[in-house]
Amino acid sequence: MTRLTTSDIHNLGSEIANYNSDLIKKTGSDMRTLVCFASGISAERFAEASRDYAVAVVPITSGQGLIGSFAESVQSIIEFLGYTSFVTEHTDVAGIAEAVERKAHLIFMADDDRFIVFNVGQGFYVDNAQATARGYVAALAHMARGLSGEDVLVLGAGPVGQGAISFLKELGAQVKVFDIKQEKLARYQNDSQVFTELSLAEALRKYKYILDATPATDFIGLNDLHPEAVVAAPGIPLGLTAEAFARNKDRIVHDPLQLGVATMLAMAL
Ligand code: 2YC
Repeated sequence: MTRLTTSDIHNLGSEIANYNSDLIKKTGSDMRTLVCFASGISAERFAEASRDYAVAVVPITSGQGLIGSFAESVQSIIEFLGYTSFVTEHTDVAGIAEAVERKAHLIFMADDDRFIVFNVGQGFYVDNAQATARGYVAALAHMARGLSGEDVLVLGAGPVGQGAISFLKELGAQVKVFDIKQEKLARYQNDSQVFTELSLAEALRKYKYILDATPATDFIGLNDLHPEAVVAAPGIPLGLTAEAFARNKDRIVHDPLQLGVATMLAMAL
């Protein structure tokens, strides 16, 4: 899993309204609509919960330590969605204790290996990888005006790619998957709804709908893509080259944190 840097998220909070407008332009729906679709909850339920849920974000100093403005960025996404939230004064265990003392219903926290939101009252958690996968499939489905019966190429069969494949199957898509490590595709051998692609170049030219769930960068050039490519790219950094991105930017959804965190919130209610 790629570790964010402060520069990836430095002005996320001040730009969140623009990010949402950009999402509406590309997908026809705002963040709230996409995450309700991704999590399967109704807009009413999402709005109702915002009135009584308090959300804490606990900075975690383990491993490589804090990422500057990470906790604040997570909080700004949650606030934008209409939920009361706070970053705890304390970090780590003291921060978790503070969150519970301040009656938080949901606690967001990330170390170097896992990024989760814990639902205190119901005793379950949601993982960022699964939420990001569903949020990005929701964005792709809205850009495509529906994916049932459509071919979708998933790049990368890691946690996000696997989560995307299972949601794409739920939506009735014909999933094609490529991974540089072919052994990671073994799990799909007997799955009739998932076809493993062995040639990346051929697959990129062939399929219009792409979900890039790889941490690889600059491996999709301008001439590699289907002319009408529509790309949902949760992978950090972006797999498309700068010129491929520039050419297709109105049909590419890519962000370092927003859609994944927003979907985590909806799935944790
Ligand atoms: O500031 C803090 O609390 C740090 N412990 C946060 C570390 C997050 C590490 N994880 C990541 O950078 C990526 C994100 C893209 C989301 C999932 N992993």
